[in-house]
Amino acid sequence: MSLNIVRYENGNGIGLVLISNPPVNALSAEVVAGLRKAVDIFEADTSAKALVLHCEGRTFVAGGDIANFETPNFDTRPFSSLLSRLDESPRPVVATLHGTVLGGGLELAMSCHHRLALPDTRLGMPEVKLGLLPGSQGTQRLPRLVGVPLALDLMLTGRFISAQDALAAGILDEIASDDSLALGIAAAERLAEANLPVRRSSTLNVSADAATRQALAEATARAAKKPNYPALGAIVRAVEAAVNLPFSDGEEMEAREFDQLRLSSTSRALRHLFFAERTAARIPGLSREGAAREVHSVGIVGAGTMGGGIAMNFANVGIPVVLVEATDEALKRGLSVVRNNYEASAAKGKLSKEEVEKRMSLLNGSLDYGSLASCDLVVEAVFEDFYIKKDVCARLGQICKKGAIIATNTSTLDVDLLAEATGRPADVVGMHFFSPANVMRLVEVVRGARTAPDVLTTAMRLARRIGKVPVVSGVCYGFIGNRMLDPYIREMEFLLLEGAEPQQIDNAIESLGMAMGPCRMSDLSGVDIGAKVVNGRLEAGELPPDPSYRVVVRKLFALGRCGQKTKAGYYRYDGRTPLPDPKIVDICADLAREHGIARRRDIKDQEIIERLMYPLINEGIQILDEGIAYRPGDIDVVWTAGYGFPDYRGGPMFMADQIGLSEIKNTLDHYARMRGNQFGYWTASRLLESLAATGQRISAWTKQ
Ligand code: 3H9
Repeated sequence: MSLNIVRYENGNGIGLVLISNPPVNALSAEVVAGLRKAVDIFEADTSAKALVLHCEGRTFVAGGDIANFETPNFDTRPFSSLLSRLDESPRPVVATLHGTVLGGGLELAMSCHHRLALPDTRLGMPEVKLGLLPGSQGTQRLPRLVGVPLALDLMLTGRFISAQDALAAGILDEIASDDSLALGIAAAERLAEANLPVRRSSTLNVSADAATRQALAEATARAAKKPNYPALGAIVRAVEAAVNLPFSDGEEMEAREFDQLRLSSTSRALRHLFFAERTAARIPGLSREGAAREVHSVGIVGAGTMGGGIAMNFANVGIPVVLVEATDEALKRGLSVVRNNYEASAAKGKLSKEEVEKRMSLLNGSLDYGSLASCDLVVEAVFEDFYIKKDVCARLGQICKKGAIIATNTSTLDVDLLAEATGRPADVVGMHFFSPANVMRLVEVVRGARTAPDVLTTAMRLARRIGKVPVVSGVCYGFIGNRMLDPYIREMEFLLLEGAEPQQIDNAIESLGMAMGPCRMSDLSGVDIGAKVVNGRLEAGELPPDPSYRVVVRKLFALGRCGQKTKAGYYRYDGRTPLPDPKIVDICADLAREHGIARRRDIKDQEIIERLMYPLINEGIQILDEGIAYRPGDIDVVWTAGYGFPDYRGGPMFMADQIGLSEIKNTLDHYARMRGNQFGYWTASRLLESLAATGQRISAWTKQ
């Protein structure tokens, strides 16, 4: 065949289709065209008794090529009609599976008459994570093979299942011990020999029993609660069609739903994030295969909430950890919090008891810095205070073995100064985990001025190894995320001073899809933490010369209102439930009087959204211009993976393009006029100004 990525061979009377499209054999237009040619040849090749479909490389087809979905006239129908030809073949068609059989890959496999897989194969329908539904007959075939409840579960969650579970469920016919291709050919010969009618998934009956009706009703109700994820409802409708309509009608309906979803803003945003997360792992100027250092053991200084959470990440993947604390009491407390976390997971059935013990056995406490001497990587996770961290870094510089990496978990401090304190700045990198560190996906990997390339590469790979999404940031106050948070919180406080109440601000921001409004978030993370950062910056002369800047957080801290932990902050608390607190109104009214800020009654939700989000976006664009973030997509990953920004909006940079950069610029100008701009709060960044003037998009911007 002319197309190399799909080859057809006839070996001893068995047709063989080999797909080779690294890295994951995604169904690009070329693969689909190649498959069509291969099936043409097989159909004409009367000497072939059966057909085997096999993929070279690390996996069977992992799905449709996601990049292709941007093509304006993309259509799933040509691929679907190819699947129908395989399904309708009178001669047996066998799929041999390995790796990750996902989306269009599983649809391809399900159109075959017999499926066998290597034992470590994983299968799934992850389209929903891209805001899509399976678009090539998957919604029609899967319920026929496994029944509606499991089909809905797999398609609505996008979770993967093991080959063993797929066998039990009826997706697979056999598990191959090894050499799936040889066993696939043997199966094809066996089936051809038997000369029985082939088993077509399209002709199986879907059970319409009580369990089916209940699963559909529950899924419909759940989908209705999430209108920002239209794929959920579409999946349920397509599965209902599988139950009620002939295969071809269900297929047509599925194709129509796919077309609509593909063009939806949610799917565009989720597809953008899919690629942004993977692109973020690339470091300009460094090769992807570049040298890295070996990390077989990790030390952590500080067994508080952060240190303990960070330690869990490493233990989860089998890396032994030494946790160092100053006192026996703090160490015991830290380790028992970790144990409680693991046991809570075990109670929910997410972890076995043995696994809890195995992970705990990888965590060793110590009161002696000397026990860090043999670690390949040491993360300092002590209190966010420059002098404390500097002191710890200096000690680590002395104690850590030659070649060991020293990582600081600072969230705001100058990584270059901490690196200098170690006396070996090339070994130092920032690894900023987000709380709770065992849960949150983001790690900002902070590249210091003197961080060695192999240290940066190691930190990025290690973060991926522990299941995190790493993003590189340059050194500046707050790195990417917390720096952008600064104007957002600033405006939250000004709005409080002008007369908005915490619940109005939070509701407005949550209506945008943010997981948590800024007042609730500040109460959760600790008003004291926020106030100390502001006070530290004040001492360092880093604040704008504005006497009213961040006065609310400082006042609340002075009053001992530290947030949820003291049962009072921006709200008062009944357990963990925030309740409006009239005292906050009085505190803000007094502060407004003190600072000559007029109170208003006309603050609308739209103003809240614009005043919090547009300066945040402006700061993000400024960060790009300064080279602190490499790409707009990196910023989107930071906000969606670390700050509860709604993934269906694609992140602040993606959202900025939806709003329009000139609209953002004009709105900043409007607030500059309305609020005054003595401190430059509303000044559009140079880059925003120029992109807005020329009608360009920030998502398409790259640094020259
Ligand atoms: C679909 O199938 C719709 C159908 O129903 C209808 C249409 C036919 N397309 O994640 P990794 C790239 S929707 C294009 O770093 P891992 C990825 O960008 C699709 N590219 O590796 C990366 O490129 P680069 C349903 C893809 O080992 C490289 O492969 N399928 C695709 O950690 C390695 O990826 C999915 O949603 C793709 N489909 O994980 C599966 N998949 O190196 C999505 C991967 O240049 N993919 N790439 O940055 C995954 O879940 C993971 O990539 C996978 C491997 C588990 C496969």
